[in-house]
Amino acid sequence: MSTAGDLLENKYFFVNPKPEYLDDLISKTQDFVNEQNNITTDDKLVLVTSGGTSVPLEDNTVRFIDNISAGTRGASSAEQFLFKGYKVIFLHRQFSLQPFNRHFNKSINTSFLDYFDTNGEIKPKYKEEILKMKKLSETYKDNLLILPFTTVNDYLWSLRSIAVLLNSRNCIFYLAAAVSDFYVPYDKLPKHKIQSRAEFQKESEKHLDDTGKLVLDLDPVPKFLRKLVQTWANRSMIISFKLETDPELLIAKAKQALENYNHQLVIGNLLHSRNREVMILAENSEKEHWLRLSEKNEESTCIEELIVDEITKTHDFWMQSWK
Ligand code: PAZ
Repeated sequence: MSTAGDLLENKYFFVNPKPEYLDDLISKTQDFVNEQNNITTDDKLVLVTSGGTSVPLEDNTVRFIDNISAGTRGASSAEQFLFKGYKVIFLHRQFSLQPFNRHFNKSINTSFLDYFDTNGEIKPKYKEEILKMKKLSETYKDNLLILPFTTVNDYLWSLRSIAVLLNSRNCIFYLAAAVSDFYVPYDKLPKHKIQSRAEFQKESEKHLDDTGKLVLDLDPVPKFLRKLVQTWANRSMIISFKLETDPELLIAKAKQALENYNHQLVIGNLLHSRNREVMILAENSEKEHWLRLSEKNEESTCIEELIVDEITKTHDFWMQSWK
């Protein structure tokens, strides 16, 4: 029997057109997967999603709603998965942080040109770090496929297309992207820039009320985690993330996500401490546990190293249980 949720999910891809570049993204993913021969060998693969999705308010987009995420969690985790021998598909918000490059564009004090002296040479104090990251990115370049998204619609079409290509026990879905909960469906999206003065509004595109306030009418984004777990990637290990700002809600919301979608693991984090600590809740486990950076190791390591170490061990164990 189909539920109201099923109907919304099925309708979504009829109402909202696929991004123009989707066929290209599919063929790149296919090539990457075939090259790695991944589905038929013991190679391990992870899809890391990273960055925030945007919600356009106009088809010719001038204004949009955004979700917070620098892309640190995704980019840093992708590096860690590469170090552990995984092939990584990195589906990220265009212009957000990327593996290895992230070390040079996350600082508010150093811009790109600050790395060079007036002769265009790399300044000595940055050279060691640049060479180290350059070497790592060369070492792992054949194991890393970088794909972009911008809007929540790009993200959902891409996730679905990639998921069906990767669906295997060797694959982890590591869903760190911050995905919008509300959006404007394509059939309700104004074609042109919303006018801020009533006299320029077209009759068919009225968005201001009588007092001149902009009134937005957003639909809920269907919960595609259900589809991913039950259909698109039903053979893979799926890890979702939960971001909250109210500490009292975090554990309850993570538990609720596992109950609703029956996937393998939820990683919960709070907005302001997300780079220092996360909670992990696994299926069939009574209680969550926390991973934390200590003051001692904060300089030398990152929280993603602890997360990915635990995830890959769980994945090994999980794959064994199917053999
Ligand atoms: O990209 P970032 O490091 O700034 O933030 C990471 C994060 C908080 C977006 C991620 O850990 C996360 O929780 N993603 C899921 C967000 C959500 O609940 O939709």
